[in-house]
Amino acid sequence: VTQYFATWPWQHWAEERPSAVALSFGAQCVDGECIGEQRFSWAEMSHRVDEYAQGLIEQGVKRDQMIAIVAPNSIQVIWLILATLRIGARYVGLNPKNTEIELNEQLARLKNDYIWYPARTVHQFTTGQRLHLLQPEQPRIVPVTWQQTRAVTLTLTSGSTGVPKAAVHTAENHLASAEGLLEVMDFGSDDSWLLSLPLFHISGLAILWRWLYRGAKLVVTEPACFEHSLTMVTHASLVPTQLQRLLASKQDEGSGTLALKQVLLGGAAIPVSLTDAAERVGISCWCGYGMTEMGSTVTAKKADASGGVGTVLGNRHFMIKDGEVYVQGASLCLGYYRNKMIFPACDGEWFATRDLGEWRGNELHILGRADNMFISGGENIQPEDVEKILMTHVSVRQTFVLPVDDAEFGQRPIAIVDTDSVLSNDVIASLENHMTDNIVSFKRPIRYLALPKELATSGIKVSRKQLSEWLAQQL
Ligand code: 4YB
Repeated sequence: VTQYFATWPWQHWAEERPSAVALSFGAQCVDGECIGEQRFSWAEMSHRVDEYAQGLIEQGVKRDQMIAIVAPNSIQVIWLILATLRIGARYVGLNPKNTEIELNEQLARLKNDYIWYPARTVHQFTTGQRLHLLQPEQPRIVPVTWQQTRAVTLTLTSGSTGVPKAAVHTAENHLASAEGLLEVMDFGSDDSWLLSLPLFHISGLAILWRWLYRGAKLVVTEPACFEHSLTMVTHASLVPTQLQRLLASKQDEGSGTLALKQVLLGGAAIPVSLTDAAERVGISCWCGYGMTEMGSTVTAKKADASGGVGTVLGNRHFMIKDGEVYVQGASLCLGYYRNKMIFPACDGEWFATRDLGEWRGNELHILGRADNMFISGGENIQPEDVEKILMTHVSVRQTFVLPVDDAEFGQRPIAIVDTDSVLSNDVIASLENHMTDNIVSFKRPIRYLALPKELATSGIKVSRKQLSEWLAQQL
């Protein structure tokens, strides 16, 4: 077992490189100019974390207690997470875009002791005592020592059933994840990673742990400044639709190159056409495949002409059994948290991802999720198969194929599409032609609907469950 740090990672870096910049935040774009950037060195960071940690203790927070945070990314959330770790408590992040009812259901299941949310929040929360970010006047030493095997975070992951599970990770799990990825992707201590994904999702948390692992720079900016901030960093993590949008807006502007060295993609199928287009404007892409339980990325590769997701990273193992992907390793979570207990995430040694995979040409290919498959007129349809073909149509940005009940076939495929322009009859005709040319008839969608805006932007991933509920209302 690797002992990653002898003390809190930020204290380690504060001793090793006290004046190196650890954190940049607050930059805003005003008339195309970037103003208001503030910076903290590792020494300043370490001092601040201790202060906020004492602030939490003074509000009554104890070791092993759970602090829920319902907020978009911000510098405050970073302070709170680090201060939470510092006092031996646990962090769980919730998506602030969820409804008040959903959030209160999630909190009731988590039984969080404390809760923090930004002052402007309109929701009323029913579980956990409200916390504030306080810097006490008389800082004292917080009496907790660094132990990498302690459970530090809970990360909600929805899966297919809808009720989110809370995966519990130790610091060691997160650092093992960071270590394995950074063996292949180079991220030096002078590099900077944009906090480009939410801290309530594993993809955002993984950025935080890579930063702590390397002692590099983390860049936190306002969502409004997102595109500009990409020019200020060397690294970013993006879901494919974010990169797609970024490229589209670059096209509109005509020019402008990014300082970005490397982008790590993941979370959903990554079209080769997308990474090709990004490479053409000088963005170097990495394709990753991972999941919450494994502390994010499991396999990765430098983008190339094939649609695979590369080979397994250090500290992880994988196998394919009966067409499904199984994973394990030092980054695997302790289990799921429920009723103040931790239940194992796997039956045996291996975690069943429910992803269908194939080893082809020395790399893993993800074919879709086992739960998404449906049967139409006796034939199996894997929606991701159909989506992949639809995605090769020039005007499709994103698409989801779902089953609808049908008296004759049992179920038939319908496509929900996000297109560059309005989904006119002409566009639909063009999509139909494209499918006629490229896929067997029983897999062709019998209808095309436009992806509703509110579902496209509610989280980092569009939920198929929410989409099918929406679809049921449309028919
Ligand atoms: C995929 C997939 C793929 C996941 N092809 N299906 O740091 C990172 O690894 C990162 C960087 C950028 C964007 C996202 C990430 C992530 O962490 C993603 C992790 C994630 O999505 N976790 S999840 O629990 O919300 O969903 C996991 C599921 O997502 C997997 O079981 C797959 O079904 C799917 N998925 N990467 C196709 N490359």
